[in-house]
Amino acid sequence: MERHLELRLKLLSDVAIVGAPNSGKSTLLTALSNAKPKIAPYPFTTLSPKIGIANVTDTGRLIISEVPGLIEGASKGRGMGNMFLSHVERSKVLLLLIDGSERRQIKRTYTMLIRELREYNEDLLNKKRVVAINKIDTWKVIRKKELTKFFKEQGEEVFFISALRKTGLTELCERLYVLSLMYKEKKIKEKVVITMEKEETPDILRIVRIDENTLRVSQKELERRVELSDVKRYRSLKELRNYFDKIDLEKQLKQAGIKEGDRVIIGAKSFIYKEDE
Ligand SMILES: Nc1nc2c(ncn2[C@@H]2O[C@H](COP(=O)(O)OP(=O)(O)OP(=O)(O)O)[C@@H](O)[C@H]2O)c(=O)[nH]1
Ligand SMILES: [Mg+2]
Repeated sequence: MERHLELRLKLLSDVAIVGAPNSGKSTLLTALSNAKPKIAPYPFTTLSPKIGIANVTDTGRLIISEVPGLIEGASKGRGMGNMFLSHVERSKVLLLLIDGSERRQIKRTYTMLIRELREYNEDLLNKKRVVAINKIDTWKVIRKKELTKFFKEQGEEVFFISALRKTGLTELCERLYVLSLMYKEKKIKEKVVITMEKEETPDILRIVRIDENTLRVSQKELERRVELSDVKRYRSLKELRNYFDKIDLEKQLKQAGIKEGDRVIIGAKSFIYKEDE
């Protein structure tokens, strides 16, 4: 029996740009990647997550996402609320972007961002992260010393940038890249351990393109889970999605060249691929 359903896979990125509205997240994403989000001098311009790919070295790429502006109370559902924080959960590295044009607000904004992340999910603070103070082109005098000291005391790595003028971006990007690689290494190690303990024969995931709009994914465990899932039940679907994330299915499908609207066949079921907006 073949079933058809729509499945929204969550955004998986190397770096999530997290910051208050109007801090320059879209400007930075545009400067670093091929993305073209709307940029405007007022808050809440970006209402859904945006994603872009940055080339860091000849072969190294960084998937960067902008999540809508974080405001006080976001963890309790204010503004874009939890919707976007769940995207942050799926990124490897966090970039806390702070508008530096109002110098006196910097520390306050930093404290707010940390609090909101913590209140939403404490684990978010275990992710690797850096702080970037943006819009330093608005400073009459470049004074970094006091802020550097403050952030060092908080255990933060801090960068001073202008997304608009593209100052300080190479250094920032390279650091983000290194941090994202560290994440990958850790994950691979965990995977190897699991394989040795649990499996004798490797259950390799294969993706085959059947025609222009169809891909077939095969892997025993994945097929078993899809077969057992009841896609009409929210919990069952959620469990399935978590498993997709666990095996990095979306990333692998992307590497296989999946496009919006393509059909993905797993076992006897099929899904239409939709990217999160
Ligand atoms: N002077 C200066 N202005 C900047 C810089 N980066 C961004 N801006 C300006 O700040 C305003 C907001 O920029 P966006 O990139 O839209 O900010 P955002 O954080 O994406 O905003 P939301 O999506 O609404 O949360 C725009 O007017 C940008 O031109 C910078 O480095 N220097
Ligand atoms: Mg924006």
